[in-house]
Amino acid sequence: MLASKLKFNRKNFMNLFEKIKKMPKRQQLLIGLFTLIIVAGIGFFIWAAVTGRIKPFAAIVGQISNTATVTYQNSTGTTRTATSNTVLTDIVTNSPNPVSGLATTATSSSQINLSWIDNSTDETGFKIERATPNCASTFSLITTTAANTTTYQNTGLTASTNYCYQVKATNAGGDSMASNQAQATTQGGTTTINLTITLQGRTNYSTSGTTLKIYPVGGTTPVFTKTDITTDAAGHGTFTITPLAAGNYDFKVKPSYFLTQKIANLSFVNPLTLNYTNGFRGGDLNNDDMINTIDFAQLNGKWGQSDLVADINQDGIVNSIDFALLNFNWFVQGQ
Ligand SMILES: [Ca+2]
Ligand SMILES: [Ca+2]
Ligand SMILES: [Ca+2]
Repeated sequence: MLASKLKFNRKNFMNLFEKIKKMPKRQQLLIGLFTLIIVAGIGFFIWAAVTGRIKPFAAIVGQISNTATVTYQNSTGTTRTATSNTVLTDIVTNSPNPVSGLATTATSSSQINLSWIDNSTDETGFKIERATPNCASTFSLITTTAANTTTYQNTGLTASTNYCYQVKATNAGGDSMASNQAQATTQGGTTTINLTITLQGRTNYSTSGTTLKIYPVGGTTPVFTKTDITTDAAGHGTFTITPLAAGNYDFKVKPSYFLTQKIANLSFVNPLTLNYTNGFRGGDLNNDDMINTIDFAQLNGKWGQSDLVADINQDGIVNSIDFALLNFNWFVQGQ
């Protein structure tokens, strides 16, 4: 009522001032307090706007319109929610296709080799996850390979232990679904070798000091040598060795005073069976893997005697039967 009559020139202001002066002290105090609050409030808004503590209404509306909340599923089927432009970037980077065909091979007592099919062109690498002692155990990440890798050699494993693997392709968009699971058991700490031999001219195949050498296929330098093998009367010998890496090898056996025989290109498995049943040729009395005049001279020197070396057929005497065997193998070399 008071404000509707006001016109702010000097005269009206003075009249208003006189009216206030005539009011009771209590009303004057209330008007003064009210005026102070109005002035302080105006001052505060001016200060807040100047210092940026409040923004124009239009700017607030614009900020809200830039924020979106989107619920989506990534390629692994996980439901995710994006609430800002930064998170929305995640939607347009898809995680890679999953790998397939994961296969495992235990190549020794401490190594398992993995291979898989790379089905993606946008992966940054592959995550190798492992669980032990079986696929129901908890999988843990053991390494992340480079992109386009399709094999991995897991070394340093424990002998005779089962390990289960799965592989995920990965990039900035996340991980693919896991591959099939593949497991393998590392080889035992020893490989059992069952050896069987027969000896030309004999019915008793017991030997001592028989040698086994294992070569890479076609190789000339053995990767394993054992010189103290014994065989029984039936030609059987069983022993254990430290496992070699899985693969194929040439296996050469030489009984003392007989020529070497080879089983070529045989897979190294546990247990390993080596059957040399095509009688070893006798008469190599000096063990140089060749039958020639040196051996003949040695046999001739023992003629008519009982000699374990020159008595090729082990009938108790060195005679024409032994010479016939040596002569049959004349100039033959070991394999
Ligand atoms: Ca690839
Ligand atoms: Ca010889
Ligand atoms: Ca004899």
